Amino acid sequence: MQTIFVLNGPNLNLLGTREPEIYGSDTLDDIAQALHEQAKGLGVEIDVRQTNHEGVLVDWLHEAREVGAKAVLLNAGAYTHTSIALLDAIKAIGVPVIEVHLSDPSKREEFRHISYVGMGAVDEVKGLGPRSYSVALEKAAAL
Ligand code: CA2
Repeated sequence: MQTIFVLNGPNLNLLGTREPEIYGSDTLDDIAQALHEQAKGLGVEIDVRQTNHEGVLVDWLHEAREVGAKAVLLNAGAYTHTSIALLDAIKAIGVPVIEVHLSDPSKREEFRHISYVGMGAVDEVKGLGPRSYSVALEKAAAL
């Protein structure tokens, strides 16, 4: 069975604890559980991870290539807007990356309008709350 990595960046471990008006009240575990159910129906395996460290995200993107992952869903959190290292990794791995966001960064502060991740991603899903992940998983399974 093909594996889809679901990689989450800084502060997303705090989901469900603060700012529910922006990010909703589901925890990352809630989202992961729903995605595991959805993945079964789609006939794919998912590997859901979270880290607060940029280099770990780079390592996990490399790992996606090494294990022949079908695709990566990437919510890089604030690194989306700052990290050329993530852009370089996305371009290097040859695995399609779909950018995911709970909120719609383009409707928020100006510093969130640039997305380095988006410059390398094949697609993006944003602004749908936790449903952004499920829509992105459906797209990834169909790649
Ligand atoms: O909307 C998204 O998914 C973001 O990637 C979330 C990031 C933000 O920096 C991006 O611009 C958009 C922030 C994640 C912070 O998550 C928290 C969750 C609960 C409480 C505090 C932060």
